[in-house]
Parts: sequence; structure tokens; C-alpha cells
Amino acid sequence: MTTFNERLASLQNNHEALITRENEMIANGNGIYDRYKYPIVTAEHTPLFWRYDLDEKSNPYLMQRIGMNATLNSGAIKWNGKYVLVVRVEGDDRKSFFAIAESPNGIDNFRFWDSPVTMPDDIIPATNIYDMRLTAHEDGWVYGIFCAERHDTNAPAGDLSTATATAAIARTKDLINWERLPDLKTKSQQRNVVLHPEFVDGKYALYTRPQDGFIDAGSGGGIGWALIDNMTNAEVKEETIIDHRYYHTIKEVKNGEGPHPIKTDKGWLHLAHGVRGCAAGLRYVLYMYMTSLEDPTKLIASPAGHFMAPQGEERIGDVSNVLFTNGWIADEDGKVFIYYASSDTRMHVATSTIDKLVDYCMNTPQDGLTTTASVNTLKKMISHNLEIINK
Ligand code: BGC
Ligand code: BMA
Repeated sequence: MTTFNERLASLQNNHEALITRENEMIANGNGIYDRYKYPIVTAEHTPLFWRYDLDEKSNPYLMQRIGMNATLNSGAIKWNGKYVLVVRVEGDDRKSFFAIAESPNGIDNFRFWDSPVTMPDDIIPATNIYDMRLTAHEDGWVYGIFCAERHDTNAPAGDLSTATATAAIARTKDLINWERLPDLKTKSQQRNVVLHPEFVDGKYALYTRPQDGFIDAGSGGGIGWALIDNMTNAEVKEETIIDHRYYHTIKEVKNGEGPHPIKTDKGWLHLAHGVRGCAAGLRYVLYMYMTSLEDPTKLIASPAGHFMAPQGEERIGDVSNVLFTNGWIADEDGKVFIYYASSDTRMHVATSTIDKLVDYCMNTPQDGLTTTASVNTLKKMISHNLEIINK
């Protein structure tokens, strides 16, 4: 029979091997970005001392006491030279919390800090919090905007599922101590609210996602934009839709901003998710678009279709057929680390460069919104290529 200490040593060795495993870029990608062989953060990456009571007296069988179910939708920031994720960790009890994992190279060796984030509550405490977008704003604070979910007090008796989604706001200078500010005041429910990194006309600017209900985007036409006076009592008075939803596209049912856009000399580079409904449920994919530097509400590039869709094991998980992103990091040298979660279960990375992503946005044909338009676009490229081939 293995002793407590033998079992502990074996758990520790396996855990260390998992965390320090080198990642490998997958060859022969699409030229736009590269995927990697291994997920970068999984539930098994969470420290053993979060899951096991390590006291032989109270836990003689060395059983797991607090299960971690998934690590998903993570905010990202370059912090003291490290690639840092604010991971949405979900326990077996379905409660999500934020915890920080850092890596020296952005693609492997992600290690959690010892304790999860202690996030203060707003006046009305939330039941669950998730999906933080990080913005190092030019005002000097690092803001985290995330979804705060509460049971809808207007739901009929017995309906324990209808909830409300609100944008919660916190800020920090060290990623350890978080100051909670009042939740965003808006006319509708909000998920996927993201703070633009710069002041615009002296105001804070938010990407929003107005929605009719907790799940239903309804009359909310897409990704919105709102200027607000301050973050300490943030209120959206007017929203303009900057990236619309369309019939029979990858964002027919809803769309939401991913992380805040990256500034490039050609415009703001955006990464977002689009959702469509099908017999298998909701399908979430990632897509990109660009807005103008002079007028960040003006769409200047809108490549058709998805930028990334779930592949292989990414397709399967707690909520299958989902890719979701709320974090990316652009290095000084132009390399971009795209952090995405698959099927609400695990975190991955893909790498690209600013130049390639801008090229992708500017030169991928737009969606003509009909089969005829798509076939015409395709035929144009084919005939041009045939001229080259037959020369
Ligand atoms: C889940 C989210 C999900 C949302 C809408 C929440 O309860 O935690 O992951 O996006 O419901 O389906
Ligand atoms: C939501 C998002 C994510 C999640 C997705 C799929 O609406 O906000 O939290 O990844 O659904 O379940």
C-alpha cells in the first residue's frame, strides 16, 4: 500500500512535470497565426494545495477536498516582463473566481500565484463573477472589467436560472490589491464590457454589448461604444453600435468584444467573439475587425467569417463548440500572444504578429452576405491565380 508521503510525492512530481512541459508550435498553420500543441492552463495546473488538505491527520487518504473544474476565459497583461493571465477558475461547485498565472515566455510554464484574487463585493454582492478584461489605462490604473451575475429577483417562483448580467469594475496597481468600484450603470444588461486604453475627447471609452435578457442579445445590435465621464461612478448614457450583427453570419445571434484593441499605425486591431445558434446549441468563434485611429467608432476593416473556430479537442468540454477570448498581449517587437479558451474548459495560446493580423484584416475579403457574393469573391481570386499558374 502506498503511504501518504509516497502518494503526495507522486502527485507533486506529476504536477511539476505538467507545469514545466515545453509547448510546441504546430507546423503548417494558415499563415495568419500558429496554434500550439498543449493547452497552457488547465484545472490540473491549479496548485495541489488548493485542492488537497495536506495534513495527514485530517486527510489520511490524501483525498481531493476542493475540486477545480475548469480554467477558462482569462484576461492578459504583460507585467514586470512576465506574461500574466487573470484566469477564470471554476470550482466543482460552479463558482468562478479570478486567479493569476504567470509565464516567462507566454507559451508554457504558467504557474499560479499562491492565492486567488480577493475581489471585494459591490453593494449588492454577486453570486458569480467571470471573464475579466484588463486595461492598463493611460490614467495610471489597471482596470479589470468583468461580469457580475445575480439571480433575477423578478424571475417567477421556481425559476432558478434567470439571472442578470452586469459589468463590474475594479482597479489595481499591483494585481494583488483590488479596489472595487460601483458596477456600470446602463439601460440594459451587459456582458463583455471592455475599457479602451486611451482617453477619447477627455473621457473614458467603453466597448459594450447591450442585451435584452441574460442570454438574449435581442434588439442589442452588436458591439457598442460609449463615452463616460468617470470610472468611479460609471454610467453609460448613450451607446453607438460600432460592429453590427448580420443574418447568416458567424455573429448572427450575438457578438462581444474580446480584450481591448491593440493600437497599430493602421488603426485599432480588434479581436471579438461571434455566436450563432444551431441544433447543437450556441457555436462561439473568434473574429477580428479594425477601427480608425482618428474615429474609433468607424469600422475600417471587417474580414469575413471566423478568425479561429474550435478544432480537435478544443471542440469538446463543459460547453462544447466554444472558443472565447478576453486576453491578448502585444510585445514591443510586434509579436502577439492570443489567449483563448476552448469549450469553457481550458486555456490555449496562438501566436502571430501585428503586421500579419493587420494584413489579415485589410486583405481578407469582406462578407457579401449572400452565396452569390461569396462565390463571386472566390471566382475573382481563382481567375487571378489561374493567370499566375498558367503563365
Ligand atoms: C456562465 C457563463 C455564460 C453565461 C451565459 C453564465 O452563468 O457562467 O459562462 O456565458 O451564463 O450563458
Ligand atoms: C458566455 C460568455 C462566456 C462563455 C460562453 C460560452 O456568454 O460570457 O463566459 O465562455 O458564454 O458558455
